Amino acid sequence: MTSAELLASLGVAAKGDVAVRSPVDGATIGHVAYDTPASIDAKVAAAVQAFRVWREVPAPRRGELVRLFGEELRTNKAALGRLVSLEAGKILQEGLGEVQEMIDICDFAVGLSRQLYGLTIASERPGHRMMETWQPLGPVAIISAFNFPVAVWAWNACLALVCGDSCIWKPSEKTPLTALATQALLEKAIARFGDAPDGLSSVVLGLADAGKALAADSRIPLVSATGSTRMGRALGPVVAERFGRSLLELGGNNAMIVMPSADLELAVRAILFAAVGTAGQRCTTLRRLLVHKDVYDALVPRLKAAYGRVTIGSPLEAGTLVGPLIDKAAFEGMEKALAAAKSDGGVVSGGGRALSETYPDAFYAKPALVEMPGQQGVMLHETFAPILYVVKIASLEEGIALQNGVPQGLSSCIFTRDMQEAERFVAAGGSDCGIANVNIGPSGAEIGGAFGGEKETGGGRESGSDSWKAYMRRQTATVNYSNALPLAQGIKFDVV
Ligand code: UN1
Repeated sequence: MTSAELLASLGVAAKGDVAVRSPVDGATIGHVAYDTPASIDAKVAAAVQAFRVWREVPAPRRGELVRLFGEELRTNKAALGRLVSLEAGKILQEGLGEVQEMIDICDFAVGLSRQLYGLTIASERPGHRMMETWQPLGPVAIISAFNFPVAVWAWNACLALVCGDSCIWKPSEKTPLTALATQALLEKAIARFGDAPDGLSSVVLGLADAGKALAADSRIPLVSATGSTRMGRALGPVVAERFGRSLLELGGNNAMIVMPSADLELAVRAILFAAVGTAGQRCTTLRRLLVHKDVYDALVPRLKAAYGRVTIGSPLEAGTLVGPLIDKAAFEGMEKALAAAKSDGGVVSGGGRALSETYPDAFYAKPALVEMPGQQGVMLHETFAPILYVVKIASLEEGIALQNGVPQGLSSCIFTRDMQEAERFVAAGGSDCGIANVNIGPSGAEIGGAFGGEKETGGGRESGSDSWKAYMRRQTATVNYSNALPLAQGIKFDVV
């Protein structure tokens, strides 16, 4: 199937003057048109109108729209998964997994549409009832990154839709086609649903200025943005300036601690998936391996051997484990980080460009493992590429201190069979991250938990648990059903 046929099968008319290139081979796979300030303004205005209608629709019926969307995703999983693979460069298995993640969040959101529970609160006044209710919030802007071009939008949009909000989606300029395909599937569901308002969900295409326009727009009470810490630093203050709310999911610098009792076989498999999977381009990618000195020599050579067997190639071919980096800049960033690691005393194995003769216009990289004399320099930063820094540790305390000793706080894990070590890792004095796993790598989270992290990761939580509350307005309501007017705190205030 050609890319044009694939896009057509997903209902995308790829028209416009901006070429979209696949990281697989650099070929043009479609065209899009960017929005203008005027068209962005019109989409926001339509989202405001749609919100006024949608907020009145009973939540379980709003859930019905998301249920229908989930059906469209199930029917089109193979095609959309392939487009994700083609446009973002992740291997087909992961492209399909990403669509599955969307289906899962649809199911979660449908159930949630009957469970947007509030509270009944005991009032201190006689004849009064107090309650806490969750009301729809307004149009939500969703700014998504290239590496999870559709799933992270779905985490936000499926919850926002059942919460009674309208959505405006600004995808990464690197992955506009998957966004258009997803929007087309949602529109199919909307048509089947029957009476959803126009403008309930729209896509805004463009560069950073389009995202900034949404961030600055006071008609949008919530801006949910996924991307680099740099992007969050630029957007966050713009939203805060107008007292909007932002939900930020930014850079990660995720670590694994390997203790002497660990099952090293499991650890090697987990490290491999987490460090080289998605070519190191997940925000949850494993970037720092903190290995206890007693198992260092047993683990690291095994890991190097496994790295040597990793298959690099077209993500569309079965058997490939590592696809391309998203673009030339990503490859250059990797080279720069490896050079910096060397000058910090790191010993690099792997790295460098692969398959440049087969794919001169694409950027495949050999995953790199860097043995560092200590945690320092370039290791403290997130480089969105398959680089794993390895540091020897002498104790769990040292491991936890290093694990927490970076500016980011997204995901973390420990491999151990010692119960006390495992418990200490997930206790108050353990990992300071939003995600802490035991005998599981840091990436590949399920949708049922709240997803996000602390410190420079931005503090937002998306997806499962009670993340839905971010998409609603909390209202405290007190109803007086008596014939008196008692004031709170027993205050007397009467004219005589
Ligand atoms: C991201 O990279 O922005 O936990 C999200 C994971 C995926 C989501 C990653 N479920 O790796």
